[in-house]
Amino acid sequence: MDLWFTEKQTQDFGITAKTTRTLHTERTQFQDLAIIETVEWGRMLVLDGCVMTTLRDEFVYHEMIAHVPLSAHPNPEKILVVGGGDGGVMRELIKHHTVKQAVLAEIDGRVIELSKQYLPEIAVALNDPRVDVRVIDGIAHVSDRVAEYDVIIVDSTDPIGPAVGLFAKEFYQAISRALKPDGIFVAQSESPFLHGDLIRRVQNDVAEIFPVTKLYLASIPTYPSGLWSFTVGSKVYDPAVIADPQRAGGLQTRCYTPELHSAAFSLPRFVQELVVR
Ligand code: AG3
Repeated sequence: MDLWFTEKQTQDFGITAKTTRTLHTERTQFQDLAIIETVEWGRMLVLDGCVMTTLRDEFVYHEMIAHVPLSAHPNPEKILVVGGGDGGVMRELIKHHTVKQAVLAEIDGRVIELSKQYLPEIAVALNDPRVDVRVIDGIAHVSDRVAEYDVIIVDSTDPIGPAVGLFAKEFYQAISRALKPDGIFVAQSESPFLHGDLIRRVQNDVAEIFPVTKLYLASIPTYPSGLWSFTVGSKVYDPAVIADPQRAGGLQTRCYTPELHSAAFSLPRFVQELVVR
């Protein structure tokens, strides 16, 4: 018997994957969570029916959301990840020898526990001594902090349900306060094909708060449309420029390279139009 999982990515379009096994499903305090085995992409984490990550293509997303801001910063020591309970962003950012402490603020403890159990390749870093895992509301944590972090990474779900507040201008303001005077922030910001209005709005909001605002892209086959965007706000450094070429060049990666770092900021014309202010 063939069993298929489908994410309806829009009202009229979806992605479908043949599955061999459902490893876990539950309704957590915050969302529906499933971990399934797919033939093409390997194990897949699904939240509220949306593909969060798969073993086969997760490296692109996690490397690109972590290494671009970390490599643009000359000395990233203290990092905050909001969301990201699967641990993939943490695994990447502790590859930077400058990092002394990385705090994970994940609201849903079940994402952390089940990722450790079923996705150990992604969750490996969650037991690293430099990583401080907290099951807390990232918005409250950020609002409490002043000039504390060098880099803040927002690894959220789509802007519906528990993640709505992570795309709000007030949150970007709080992030700016929580960053040191030369801090950098990056957030996943959905697909230029499908969420152009959101990208435009987020770019405008971030640009009203941060002196440098940019967008970069990566190709992530299991996300809606396969083309994904990241929005960066920076107080001082140009996020497209690598601050320490030796550190960036020495990273053990499968996707990120110093050449790709700058290339990721070269946008197709239809995407450039979304960031024109
Ligand atoms: N966070 C971004 C997932 C967004 C995908 N959206 C969708 N499939 N509709 C992923 C978390 C990985 N650490």
